[in-house]
Amino acid sequence: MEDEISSFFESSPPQKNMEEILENLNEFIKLNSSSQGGRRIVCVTSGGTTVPLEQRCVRYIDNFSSGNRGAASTENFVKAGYAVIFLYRRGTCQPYCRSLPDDPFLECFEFPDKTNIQGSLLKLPFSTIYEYLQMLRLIAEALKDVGPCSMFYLAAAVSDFYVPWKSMTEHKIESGSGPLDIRLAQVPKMLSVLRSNWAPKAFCISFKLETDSKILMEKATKALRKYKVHAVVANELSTRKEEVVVVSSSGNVVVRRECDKPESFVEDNLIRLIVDRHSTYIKESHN
Ligand code: PAZ
Repeated sequence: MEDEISSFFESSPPQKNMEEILENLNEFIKLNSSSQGGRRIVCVTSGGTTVPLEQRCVRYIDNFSSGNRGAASTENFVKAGYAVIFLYRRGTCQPYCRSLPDDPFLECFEFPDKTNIQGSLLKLPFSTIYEYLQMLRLIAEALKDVGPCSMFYLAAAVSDFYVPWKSMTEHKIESGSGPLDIRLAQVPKMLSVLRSNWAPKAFCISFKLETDSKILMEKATKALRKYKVHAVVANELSTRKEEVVVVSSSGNVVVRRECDKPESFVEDNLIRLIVDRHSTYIKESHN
């Protein structure tokens, strides 16, 4: 597995603006981990990754996610006093303007700081699976020293299959010669390496989405054991805005949106529960 992971990164196209991203990231972490006697920092991932089919990409495979969960969760984490690194898919829902489209015009109303650091929120965009995983690794390694006060809340919908960069055609795939056969390789499972190497002391929450409710709980329980995360949030596509189940070693908890309150979101109760669990984890880590 380690070999597969190394070769994934070695063969990935280099991330653009890597130095600038790292500089912003380190500045944000330094600022927040030294303020208020060490603020908690969470990395929220949001939106779906794309899998390009051509190096000069015209066509790609996409993973469904509107980014609503990630954006709503970010707002709740900030409210709870966390600093948030929001790793999001370009064009998906943004915190504090979830009902608005992602329009460059709206950027005019944001704090005009080119570093995109806004006190307790750092936004980092991605599109492809390559960008997402390179940025996730960068963030995890940068957060290593924050230890138990750091958290990963992995709500992004990440591709399971991809076309390795080296076997990808450079130019647009030609049409007109019949059906297209594409062989997709499996994306190495980065969750295990995040837990064991990149940020072993961080509190880690992963998500499991299924469309078949009959297999959802079994899959979530399996993921909890396999990746040794602290909890898996299980959700079904059609009901994801109404309820989720938090699966952990202490049992399963159903979290619902408060139906009698029109302005309530499932993330309000979910983040309250996750923050509580994180507090217990920090206390136990200090004993
Ligand atoms: O982004 P959204 O609000 O439309 O949906 C959220 C979600 C279903 C993508 C998320 O809750 C989730 O389950 N993410 C992990 C998906 C997966 O199993 O890969």
